[in-house]
Amino acid sequence: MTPIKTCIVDKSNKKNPVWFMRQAGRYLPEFREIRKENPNFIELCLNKNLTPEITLQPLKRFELDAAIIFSDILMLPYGLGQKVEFKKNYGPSLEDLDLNKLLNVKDEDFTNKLKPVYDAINIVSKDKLVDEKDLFGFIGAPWTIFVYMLNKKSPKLAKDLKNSIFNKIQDKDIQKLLMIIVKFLKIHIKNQIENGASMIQIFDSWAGLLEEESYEDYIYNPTIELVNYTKKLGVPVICFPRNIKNYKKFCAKVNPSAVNIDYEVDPKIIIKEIKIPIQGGLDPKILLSDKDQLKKEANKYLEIFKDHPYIFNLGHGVLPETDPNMVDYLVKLIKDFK
Ligand code: 1CP
Repeated sequence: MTPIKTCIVDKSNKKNPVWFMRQAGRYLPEFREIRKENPNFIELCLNKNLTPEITLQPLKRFELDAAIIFSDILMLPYGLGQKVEFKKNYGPSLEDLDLNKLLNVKDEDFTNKLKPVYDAINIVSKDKLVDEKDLFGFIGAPWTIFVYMLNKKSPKLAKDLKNSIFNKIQDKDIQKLLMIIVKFLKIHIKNQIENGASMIQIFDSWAGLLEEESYEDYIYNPTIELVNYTKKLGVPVICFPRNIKNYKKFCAKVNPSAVNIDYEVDPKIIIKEIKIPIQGGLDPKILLSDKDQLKKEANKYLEIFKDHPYIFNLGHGVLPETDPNMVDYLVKLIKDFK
């Protein structure tokens, strides 16, 4: 296993480490160039020459402390044999779920299907640009993957959760599906770590869809399993349970190495409630305003978290319409903050 080079969650290493969710992506003209030539998004994620290049693009521009492998959380259903397509102006589109087929997927077939992702992590982990920096592998949390596999499209397009998701699966099969998802997410985590990921981030982008009474079954229990599994492999794990109603309880139950907060969370309140390192928070829309506004908002987070282990990041991903010069300004501001 590759030794951990540095650890972004350990504040003693560096002051105000920074990286951004979706730092490699559509706001960068050099990414759009590649994307134009590669209309099939899944194929692009499986291109082990281009994914390292895309992963490193933001590190060439900005003084970031971590890279995140260019891939997608929906590579999991793809690896399990559920076809995934990304359609223009629509987003992901998945084929019908066949539980019997899923129950028969072999570990090695899954790993082989996703081998280009692991090869790409291996290539990036050896690149000089990530020397002394972390390399994030990532997964979608079991609940978020469950949502996409059943809803077959973005839940943004689903008005009624019960109808769009739970009516598509019999009660007796819910646990079976969650178990398969957790099993293969573990394999996906292990493969990423064995190929050089020094951190894992778990994106629960649709945690906010559930009522609190369902958290135990769909969020806490399956996520605890993955957090403990990752920690046992010796790698820190950051959770982002986006829009969850109670971050304090989530941290008490799940105990990740750090937690990413969304932009609805009041940093002044959360700092009193959570002892573990905190990441993120700044509304990505602020990057669409002007430098004065950006400075004011970024300084707010930096001031509040001055004496708390804090990794600068956003409250969701960088928006496609973001000007890269604003990202550059923000990184410099964070690095100059005293
Ligand atoms: O050019 C394009 O059209 C592709 C846009 C794009 C990109 C750049 C998608 C489609 N995925 C990605 C890469 C990606 N996705 C990364 C790469 C590394 C980086 O952060 O730079 C990561 C970590 C993700 C994670 C991801 N994919 C999440 C979790 C984070 C979040 O945004 O909440 C989710 C929900 C997805 C699913 C997904 N991928 C892409 C789309 C359009 C969607 C659906 C979003 C939705 O349901 O609305």
